[in-house]
Amino acid sequence: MTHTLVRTETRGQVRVITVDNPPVNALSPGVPEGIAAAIDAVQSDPAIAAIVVTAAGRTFVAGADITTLEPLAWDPNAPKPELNSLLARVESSTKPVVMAIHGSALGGGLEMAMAAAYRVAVAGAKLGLPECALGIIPGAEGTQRLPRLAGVEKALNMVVTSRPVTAADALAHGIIDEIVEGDLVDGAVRFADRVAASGGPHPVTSARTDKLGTPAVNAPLFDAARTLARKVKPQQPAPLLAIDAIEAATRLPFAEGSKRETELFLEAVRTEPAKALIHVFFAERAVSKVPDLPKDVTPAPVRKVGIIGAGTMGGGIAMACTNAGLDVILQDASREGLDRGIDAIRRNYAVSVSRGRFTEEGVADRMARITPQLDLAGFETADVIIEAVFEDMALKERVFADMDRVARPGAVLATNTSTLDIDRIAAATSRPGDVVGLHFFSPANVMRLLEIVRGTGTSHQTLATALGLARTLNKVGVVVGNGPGFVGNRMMFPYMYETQYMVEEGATPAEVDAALTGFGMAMGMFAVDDMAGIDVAIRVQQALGHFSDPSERRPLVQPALVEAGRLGQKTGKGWYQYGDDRKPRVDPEVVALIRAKANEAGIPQRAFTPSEIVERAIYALINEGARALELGLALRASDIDTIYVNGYGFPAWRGGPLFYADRVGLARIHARVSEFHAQFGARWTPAPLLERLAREGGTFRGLDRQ
Ligand code: T1G
Repeated sequence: MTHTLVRTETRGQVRVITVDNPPVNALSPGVPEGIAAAIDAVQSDPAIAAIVVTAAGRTFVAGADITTLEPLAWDPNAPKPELNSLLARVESSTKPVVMAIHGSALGGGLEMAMAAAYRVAVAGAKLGLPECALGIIPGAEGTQRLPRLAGVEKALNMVVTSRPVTAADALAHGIIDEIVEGDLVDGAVRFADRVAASGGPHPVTSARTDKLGTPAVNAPLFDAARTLARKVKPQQPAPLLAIDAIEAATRLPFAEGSKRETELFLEAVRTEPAKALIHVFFAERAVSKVPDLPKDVTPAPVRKVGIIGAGTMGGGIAMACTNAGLDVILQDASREGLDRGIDAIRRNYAVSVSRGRFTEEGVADRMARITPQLDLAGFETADVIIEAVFEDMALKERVFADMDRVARPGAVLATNTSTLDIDRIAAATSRPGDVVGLHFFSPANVMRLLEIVRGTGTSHQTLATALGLARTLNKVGVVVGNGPGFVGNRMMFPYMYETQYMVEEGATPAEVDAALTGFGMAMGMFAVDDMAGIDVAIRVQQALGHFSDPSERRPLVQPALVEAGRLGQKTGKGWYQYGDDRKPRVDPEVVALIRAKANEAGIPQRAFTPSEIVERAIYALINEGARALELGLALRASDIDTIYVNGYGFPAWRGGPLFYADRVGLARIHARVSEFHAQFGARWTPAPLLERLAREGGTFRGLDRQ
């Protein structure tokens, strides 16, 4: 039986039109047509005085169907989703249309709503035009209607930041007309009855100009918005194109402004960042699809988490759990360690309150959910126990033996190790099926990435529960294999080593970091090393068995920095020196140390161009990514993109390292890697998968779609 995408019912003199296109009521083919037809059907029906449009399930219309947008990004001849006739139908209705909003009214969903005479919402609703987060701009008259409803400044902020607003904020800015208490549709029907009884005239958004300001008043707003766009979304054309479209709304009549919007929309959707960001959107949603995980294996409920180790990671994980409304037992072997951990959590929350992210009450509730203690009492009531102790195998084996002893049957036993063998840790228990790696990234309460490390014995149930926990914690949970460094760290080391070899050959840390941030990396590799702790990096290298072959070239300066007590930000000195503002400053002492070490080793010195620095660093990442993929450590190339975009500051608007490689061209990447191989030897051996794809003219994206 075909599913009805749009259904109708009548309540008194009101026709209620319900969109029902799970999971997020996107305006997929058939939906706009169904809504328009339902509105058409009552235009001349005397029994109907008003129309309410609402949606079934957990959200209002969350936008145009992005799956129909993707072809347009890759093929200029592909059809643009046609929504304008629906908008015209909604706006020209002779019966007042009331949009009833719950969940998220985003993109085309809010654009359709703004074409109506009225909008009501429940208090928890979110409303926004997040198209720039996909590298495009609103393309269904949103850039023309939003400034007419909310004013130019608000419209600019909403579109450039892509951040949705709350119902209260939307009401305050005239985007909605009422917040409904109780049942949404009941409230919307009451509202519709009221406006119908008023006899009109009813507002016509496209006809409004009262909030469009004047060129003199708007000019500084547009300047500020362009400055903000260049700051928060550098190298991304969409926000600037969206600002042009909103500017057109203030200068042109509605129809011409809409035409201009369409031109700018088509310009944006054909850019590389649009291809990349749409790729990232779907890549982040694909990670939860584990091919061999049976559909009927569902996550076990998780309400209480036990955490062993109250250090930086343990504390961050505790905050991630309480932020998600879970109860936490936080254990540490020492009173000092426990007190230090709880103090750090309090300090972090105080910063969040000062930034208006949380209220004092919110923090009090979160702190009340954490039970700090020195023993494992109560851990038998935990649904998941996460070990976050010092990175030492013997210690972890002892802790897992304890967890095995206290945990209830079916509880998930997880380790936050970033390097150690999950199977060996699992072997310290009687239940390897319940053991999984949950590799959080620091700060664990902030970083969205969670590597879910699957051991040989990890059961489907444990995996499903781990994926469910990632969703609960609002993390992007990516399933990876149990190999040295799993996926993220495995790829990061070749990338990091190349940056260090380049400074030994003549570049400076600042030059290398400037080239990488210029490329779009959130931070340069030397600044990352300082933030994470240079001693930590060396410990991980040793744990991963790097440079066990004495003939292998190894970084010369990193160990010297540690010997000199320059461990990074935590000692105020590392590759850079740091003041109270924690901003990296070039330290001539380090540059001199690098030169000395290089001269000692007889390494010829030369200058580097930013593009060569990027190639050498990023291609090392790509080559190792291809190796991780062919070893089956990642399920998809797009998983690797998701890992790097969410955990390592790789620019989302470049799509992630393997998507970026496709756009550069694998033949070019392979040729350059082969040149580096000839120049630098074995560490640059091209990954067989990269070689094959380059030879066959294939792509990583193509591989994922096979
Ligand atoms: N189109 C198609 N599929 C969508 C979709 C959309 N707009 N939004 C979500 N999905 C799929 C998603 O791929 C996943 O699929 C499932 O729904 C659940 O999503 C003309 C052109 C609404 C806040 O940018 O932000 O309108 O993996 O896991 O965490 O101007 O989805 O299950 O197969 O994210 O509860 C503008 C995008 C579009 C909003 C819900 N709209 N969506 O979050 O669920 S462009 C957006 C979201 C546009 C017009 C332009 C979130 C959500 P699967 P999910 P969630």
